[in-house]
Formats: sequence, structure tokens, C-alpha cells
Amino acid sequence: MLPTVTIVGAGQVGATAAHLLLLKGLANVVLIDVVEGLAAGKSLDLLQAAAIENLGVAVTGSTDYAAMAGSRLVVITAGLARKPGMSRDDLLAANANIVGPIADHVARFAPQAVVIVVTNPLDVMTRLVLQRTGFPRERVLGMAGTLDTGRLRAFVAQRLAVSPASVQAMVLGSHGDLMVCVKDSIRVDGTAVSQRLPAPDVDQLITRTRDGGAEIVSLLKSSSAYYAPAGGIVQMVTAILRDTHEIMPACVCLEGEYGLREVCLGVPVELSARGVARVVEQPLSPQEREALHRAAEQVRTQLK
Ligand code: A3D
Repeated sequence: MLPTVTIVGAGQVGATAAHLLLLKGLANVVLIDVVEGLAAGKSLDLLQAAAIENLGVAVTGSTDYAAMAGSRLVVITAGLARKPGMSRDDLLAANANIVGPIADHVARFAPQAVVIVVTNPLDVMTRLVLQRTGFPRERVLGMAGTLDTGRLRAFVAQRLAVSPASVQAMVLGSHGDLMVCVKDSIRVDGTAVSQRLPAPDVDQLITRTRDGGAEIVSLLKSSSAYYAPAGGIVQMVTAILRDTHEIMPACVCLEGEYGLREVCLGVPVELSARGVARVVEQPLSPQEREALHRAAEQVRTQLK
């Protein structure tokens, strides 16, 4: 029997992630949204899309948080998204008021679930969910690093006209201006990117990655990105449901790793059936380490 994944927030990111999960035949999906009829309507549409693909998956939609009972994973995509001119931090107060109560519902109805937080500002919301659920840190993760890494890999692959499958990278830190792109981690067919591109070109691709969300917001105007964010969610969900032990970046509460404590930040983690099997300490240059600590300071300030 397929496991159940609940997605709270049936908007652009949530519904797209549901679609991808179903098409991959990974899970049955429960969609929950406060807007009457939205989750129910989208789940019917998704059920029919799955039938066209001959997939016998279950999809239901509800306004009732109790519908998440028995879920293996809960993904939180509820909340406001950015509009042009807004930073992710502008969403802080409004989204904390949405995500806090949702975390209480998760603790009540899905006490054994692994939670993936997506709502922005991501690092602060992940910490909020960790505190409000009281779950161990292994079971509360934030999704941003898989998205940011995907963006960087896309730009490098496009620039060099190679397959993204040939490009490895690791983007850490905070989801925003203080993201930390580990330059030594960028490799093309196993070779350091510095051997394929001049340093200013690499820096330009890193800057475009950092501003990747804003670039899309300025084009779409009425919403932020959702296809690649949904892909980032499904990459993490796949590793957890299939117990792959893959290493990928995720936002997790640090307990001494990288010299940081009691702050949620993007770092490489090994993902398994129980969530985070291990935080991986990747070698960083002094500048990258300092940038990670600066990101931690900013997240702490926002938390206050
Ligand atoms: P949107 O399409 O507006 O969907 C949000 C949905 O949440 C709407 O359908 C709302 O009705 C619903 N909602 C609001 N309050 C509640 C509630 N209390 N319970 C259940 N549902 C509720 O936005 P979106 O899908 O584009 O983005 C959702 C969130 O994800 C935003 O905060 C974005 O900033 C964030 N986001 C994060 C990333 C990261 O990489 C971290 C990427 C893309 C979007």
C-alpha cells in the first residue's frame, strides 16, 4: 500500500508538488486548504489526471486538518507568497500566524509524521514548526537547498551546454540573500567548474541563483516560482519514502555542527525513512563559514 503524503496549502506550490508526487506513483495525497472547495476541487482534478496516466492513486481534499491523520509525511506550503518588490522577510508575521497553528494540528493529527516546511521565510518557519510540534529535529526539515541547488545546476548546464545531470553543486545557508554557494562543490563531469569557466562567470551564475526567486517574481508579477520548488519538495520526499540515504541540502536545526546551535539553516543532510539520518559537515572555506554564520545571525534576529 502506498504511503500518504499530506500537503497543507493547495496553492501553486502545494498543488504542483501533489501532481508530481502522483505522476511518479510515490504516494497517495491529501490536500488541505482553508479556502472552501479549493483542495476538494484540485484533488478531483488530480485524481482524474492520475487516471489518464493509469495510476491507481488516492487523492482527497479537505478544509479539515484531521484529514492528515495517518500521514507518513506532511508538507507545509500554506501562506502568502511574494509579490514584486517584496522580500521573503516581508512575509514573516503573516506567515508565522498561519504556520504556527498548522504545526499544532500536525502535532495533534500526525504525531509520527516527518514534516517538510516550504513557507517563507523558510529558515524561521522551520524553527517555528520545530518548536510548536515538539518533534525531534530529525523529523522537521525545510525545503530550499534542493531548489537553490537545482537553479544553480540549471544555469551552469545552460552556460556550458551540458546536461544538468553532469553538474553537481551544493547551496547552503539561508534561503535568500545570505545563501552560501560552496564553490568547490560545483563540478562538471567530476571536474571543478573553475577549469571550465572563468571565475567572474561562475560568480555571475551564483548571483543569478541567489536572485533566482526574485527574477521569476518580477516576470510573473502575481505569484512566485512553483514548478522548481515542487521539484525540490519531491526530491526530498522521494529520498525519505524510499529510504535512499542520499545527501542533499535541507534546512535543519543545528546542534553544534558548523559551530552553530539552535538555529535552522540549510546544510547537507543524509535523508532516510526517519527524516534526517545525519547532518553532513562539508569542508568550507573561511569566507563560506563566515557567510554561514552571518546567515545564522540574520535568522536569529528574525526569530526574535
Ligand atoms: P499560493 O499559491 O498563494 O498558495 C498558498 C495557499 O495556502 C493558498 O491556497 C491559501 O489558501 C493556503 N492557506 C493559507 N492559509 C492557510 C491555512 N491556515 N491552512 C491551509 N491553507 C492555507 O502560494 P504558493 O503556493 O506560491 O507559495 C506558498 C508558500 O511557499 C509561500 O510562503 C511562498 O513564499 C513559499 N515558497 C517557498 C519556496 C522555498 O524554496 C522555500 C519556494 C516557493 C514558494
